Amino acid sequence: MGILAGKRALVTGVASDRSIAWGIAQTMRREGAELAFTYPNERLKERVVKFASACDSEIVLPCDVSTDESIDALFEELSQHWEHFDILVHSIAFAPKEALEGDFLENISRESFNIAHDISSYSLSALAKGARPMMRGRNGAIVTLSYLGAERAMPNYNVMGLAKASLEANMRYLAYTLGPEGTRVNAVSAGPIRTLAAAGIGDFRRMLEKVEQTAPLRKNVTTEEVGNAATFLCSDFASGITGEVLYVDAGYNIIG
Ligand code: 0WD
Repeated sequence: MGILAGKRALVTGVASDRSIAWGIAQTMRREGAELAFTYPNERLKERVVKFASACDSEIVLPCDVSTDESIDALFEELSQHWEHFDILVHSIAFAPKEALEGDFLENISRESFNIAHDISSYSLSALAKGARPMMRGRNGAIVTLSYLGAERAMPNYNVMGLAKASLEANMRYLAYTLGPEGTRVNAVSAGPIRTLAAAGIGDFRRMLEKVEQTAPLRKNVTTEEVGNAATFLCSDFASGITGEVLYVDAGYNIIG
């Protein structure tokens, strides 16, 4: 029996077979969770239906986190399938491409700041708010995905670094707020992984090379390794852990 046997997980952010959310979904399924998925637009629907089916799930619901109506509709529809659920996976981020390269000051704008923070950070609060009545009192867990650029100034990551700093603070306030109702909230800070979102970041190849050459484990991490850590954080083995950032980055964050 897997460590998530008997638990139900809502997984956002599966966009391709390289998505971190797909690595998480597969490990959660392997560990016995029952899954539901969201897709952000009609273009991705069929693809997500196939991923869901590979995890024995037929619950595939639309959710574009940029509107409250879409988030409300998600939980309304989900409640027709599940009365309660235990795990929320938040694996969503977006910023306009021009703000993710080159000179931070030249390329940031009020609009790119707002979009990055709305889609990449506020969406965590918004989804947690919608999930709250269905997750209350179940020793459940929320997990989100962050990156080292939240704490350190890194080339090209720019406005997304600000949004990830906000996301990590958001995660701590949610942990503080939802802890008394038995819901834990944590983040996995993943090393760079080549995904669709990563393709938007300037000189991403260089980030991968640097980690491979200098991280203590001398390698880049896989979505399965991130999935294993997220699965642990959402399992009862992590029942004493909330408000934490867990690094899954081959140790890169510890080096000077
Ligand atoms: O190196 C990396 N890939 C790292 C990613 C290192 C550390 C952290 N992360 C984070 C990302 O910032 C993000 O929070 O992991 C999370 C997942 O990103 P990913 O797996 O790297 O990227 P991807 O497969 O593109 O999934 C991100 C998804 C979107 O994909 P697309 O490619 O369609 O933008 O976020 C979702 C969407 O599925 N998304 C939305 N979902 C609902 N509403 C929205 C939206 N408005 N916008 C994006």
